[in-house]
Amino acid sequence: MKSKLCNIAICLLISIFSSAQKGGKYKLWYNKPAQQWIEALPIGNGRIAAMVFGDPYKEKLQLNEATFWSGGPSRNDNPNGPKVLDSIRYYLFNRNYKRAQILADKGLTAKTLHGSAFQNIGEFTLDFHNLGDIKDYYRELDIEKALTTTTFTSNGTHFKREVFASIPDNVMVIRLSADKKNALNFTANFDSELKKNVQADGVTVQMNGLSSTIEGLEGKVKYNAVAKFITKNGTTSASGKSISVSNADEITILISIATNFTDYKTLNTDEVVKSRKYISEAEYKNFNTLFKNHLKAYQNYFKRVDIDLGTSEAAKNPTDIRVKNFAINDDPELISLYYQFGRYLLISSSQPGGQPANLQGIWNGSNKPAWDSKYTININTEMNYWPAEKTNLQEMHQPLIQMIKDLSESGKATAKVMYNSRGWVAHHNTDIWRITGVVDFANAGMWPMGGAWLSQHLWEKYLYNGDKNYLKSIYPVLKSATQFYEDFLIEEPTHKWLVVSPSMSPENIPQGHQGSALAAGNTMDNQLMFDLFTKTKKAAEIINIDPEKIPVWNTIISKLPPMKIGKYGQLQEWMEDMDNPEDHHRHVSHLYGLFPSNQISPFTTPELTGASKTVLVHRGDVSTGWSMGWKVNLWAKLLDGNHANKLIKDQLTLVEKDGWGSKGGTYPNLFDAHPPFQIDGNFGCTSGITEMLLQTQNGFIDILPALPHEWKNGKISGLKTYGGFEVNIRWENNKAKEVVIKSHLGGNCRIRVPNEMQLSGNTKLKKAEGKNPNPFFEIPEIKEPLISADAKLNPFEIKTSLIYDFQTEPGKTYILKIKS
Ligand code: FUC
Repeated sequence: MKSKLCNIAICLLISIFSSAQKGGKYKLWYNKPAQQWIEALPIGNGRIAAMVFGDPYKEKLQLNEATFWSGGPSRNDNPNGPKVLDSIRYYLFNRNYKRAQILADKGLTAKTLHGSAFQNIGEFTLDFHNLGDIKDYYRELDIEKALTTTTFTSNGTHFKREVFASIPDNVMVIRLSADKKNALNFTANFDSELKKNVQADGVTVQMNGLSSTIEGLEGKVKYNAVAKFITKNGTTSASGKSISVSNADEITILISIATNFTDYKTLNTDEVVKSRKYISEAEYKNFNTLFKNHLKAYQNYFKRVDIDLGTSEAAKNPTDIRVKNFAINDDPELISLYYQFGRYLLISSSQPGGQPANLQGIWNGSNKPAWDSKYTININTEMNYWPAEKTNLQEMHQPLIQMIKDLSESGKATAKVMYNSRGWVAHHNTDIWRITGVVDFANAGMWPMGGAWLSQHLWEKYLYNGDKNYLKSIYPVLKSATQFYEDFLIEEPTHKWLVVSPSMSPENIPQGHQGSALAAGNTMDNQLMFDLFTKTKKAAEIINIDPEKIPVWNTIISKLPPMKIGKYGQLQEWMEDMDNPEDHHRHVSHLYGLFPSNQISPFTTPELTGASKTVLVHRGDVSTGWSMGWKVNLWAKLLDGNHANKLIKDQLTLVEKDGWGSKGGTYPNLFDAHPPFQIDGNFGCTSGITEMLLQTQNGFIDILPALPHEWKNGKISGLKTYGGFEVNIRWENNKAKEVVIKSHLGGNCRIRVPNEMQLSGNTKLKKAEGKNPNPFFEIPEIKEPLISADAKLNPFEIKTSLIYDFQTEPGKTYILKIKS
């Protein structure tokens, strides 16, 4: 085997020189098989997924199913909460942070269950025992088709393997073909590290198994994986637990996987019936029909957005080499590929009716993955969904919206049991069982704000779709979230502000804080409270409900702490001025107010914007993958495209080895390296690139707000904004040439352009004045910041702003062109 692979390497060296036509704008491609998991190529239909290795001799598909998790329906509330809560608060207000932390660990942190793990179904392998030396090896993932292809020549025969995961037909499809008859000979097998039972008959091989028991929580998820072989000529036969294929011309293999998961409380689906059903529905369709169905469903999402940042000479190289050389090569096409790869991953890991993308999306080769590959809701899960609405993948947001609805049920008992409060609460983690207690240890888990952050997604979706029925459907969840904080907020002794306590600024420990992260009235918590109460209030007003709540919420909002600017001119992370300018912590939680929220904006709060910039400068750029992804968005919000582009370069730094390590970056298969692999950085960066080209949060549609000098010419189409606008932008020599706006909901279109533009047709642009009458663009009125007496202020300045209004009608398209 080893010598054959070495031969591949030699042949491939030759093929590099003739590889100019390989690849393409939306292709990841390589001239060698994947040796490690982070070189394999991901496919998925939101429920089932595989990593395809492309080894000619032993093809491997590592398999996942989104509901295959350890354990079973469970809760993890610590019932001692009400006994310790008052003391913890007392200790915090009296600066005994360590005691507060110790007590929280005893009385609030979950006793045994810290979340179940997303597990790995196992592997499907194809053993091609009698292949000779390999020539002309090539493999790719075409993200425009959601298809992996591997090709090579052996003993004069050209072989091709194609694999895709079909959304409409619910199966994975493998086609093996060759340009000579009878050339396909192999043995196929399922395997898994977990308890399993494998059986083969003449045309199918199947594996049944059970998920793990972790932290004493019995593994109860059962799965059934089936592979059905449909051959052209040749024979198939069962040999032991494998299937042997001899002398076939072409083979289609359908893989179906299902579990007994019904919903987070129920495991009563018949996994065998379900997985067989998908096979029996698909097996009468030939490959071409299956592929056509797949393409239609996939491209309906993918093709809504297109991006062009220019072509690259470097694109003639395999993708891993391009990442390696990205800092020194001019390779704008890699940014376009990486951008769309984020959209590809969201379509492939998050489909309506399914589970939301977890820390690894839906791709996980381990049974004990990092952080259990669950949902960390103090940044990571939210970041996964930042690109959803703006990159026109609104349907992909649905699994998250459903998860929030689930959490609003499960989190009710947590609010009651742990804090004797109404409403619902979630802390910093959850899993498929929708646990809502405190996970890990107090210094990371004692953050009762997960529900408050997730709730922002409910409102945000409405700003894009303007659908009042949708708003009615999510309003009870928002209201119940506010109920929790109505009970949980507490007056702090000094200023009598209403604060969240105990809590923390995720997962940072302030200097001089006795090694305890626990604190009250943290900036991010205050910002989240402001957003939750103001948006719930707005929602109630729009759907005309609960008028008696409005004054209650207004009072709460008025008693929240203002944002503060500390002695270094920084936005304070905590209620007290404890920030350390040398702190390079990966979390920049207090900048939530700048992005994804819009409480801080260069256009309305110059001092807070300048203070946020100081924070970003102190924190530095290079960090974990997701932290860099967040910073791309933040620098874009600071209208600094060059710095955002620098962060993209930091993020596109090749990390060649799988596993834990110190520096974030990008793996050969373009997966984000936390490290280890964590998908949020991919999604965060896709969101950030969008924010560089189009913003929607400052009270208007902002065209090319943070265009880097290096992105001289380009175009992007199909982006969505608040108020239901769809936008295409084309720029040349760093100037906006043409902007096409389709209005879906009508209303005033307020737009900021980087250079003078005019509307085609009779409608005229009017200089914008006053408040934008379009309600979806309302900007929040926040309290004046408190500024430390010795603060070095650095207010943010905007050079020029060309902001215009024009009226739109639903369904109509408007074209703006550069003024000549
Ligand atoms: C948070 C982050 C870590 C990691 C984990 C999954 O705890 O602080 O960096 O991303 O989630």
